Amino acid sequence: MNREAMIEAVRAEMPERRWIHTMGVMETSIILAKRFGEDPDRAEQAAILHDVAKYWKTSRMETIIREEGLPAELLEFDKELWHAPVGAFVAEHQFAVKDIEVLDAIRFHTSGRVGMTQMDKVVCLADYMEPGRDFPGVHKIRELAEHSLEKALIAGFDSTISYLLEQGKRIFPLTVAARNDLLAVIR
Ligand code: DGI
Ligand code: FE
Ligand code: FE
Ligand code: FE
Repeated sequence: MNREAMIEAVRAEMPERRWIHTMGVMETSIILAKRFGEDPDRAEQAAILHDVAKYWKTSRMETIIREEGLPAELLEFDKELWHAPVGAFVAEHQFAVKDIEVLDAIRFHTSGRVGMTQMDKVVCLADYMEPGRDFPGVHKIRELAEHSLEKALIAGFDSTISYLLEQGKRIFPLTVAARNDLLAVIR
């Protein structure tokens, strides 16, 4: 599928405000890819698709997770996490994306993972700091991103983890492992 067709198909899956967010992630992924030596075109493709399943009904995501062998452990944690691996599945099977780095960047854009690739980091960080984002600490994340992909991403995970603690929610272990792994990388 070409870029324009992909954009139109993804746009049709979401409300206008989420499409505006997606365009912000596209633009920011390109900037970060250029800054940190990743392929901007492939980073943009991951960005276009990263939230494609965000507005799927819970039951539809649950069916994919159960029937397509995605990690069943996800079902025990916040439903907000599900759209990332389901999005990677949709990218592969409905959008015929074959690039494993693009698929993994979509799959891990919410949680991160241990051993994040440069592509994973670019897309996950772009999701945190695109121009439409406004949450406590986002300015600091943008500042850190001028020089360090890893330091900025750690600050992003810190903000998510703090938010989950405040809300009394469970924390997906992969998010904690991703943050610990990044701390090991920068020391
Ligand atoms: O899809 P977006 O809103 O653009 O951003 P995202 O894919 O990073 O999703 C963030 C949401 O996921 C946010 O509301 C927090 C929620 N969430 C719930 N449990 C966890 C979690 N995020 C992470 N990283 N880890 C969790 O355990
Ligand atoms: Fe997302
Ligand atoms: Fe995110
Ligand atoms: Fe997003």
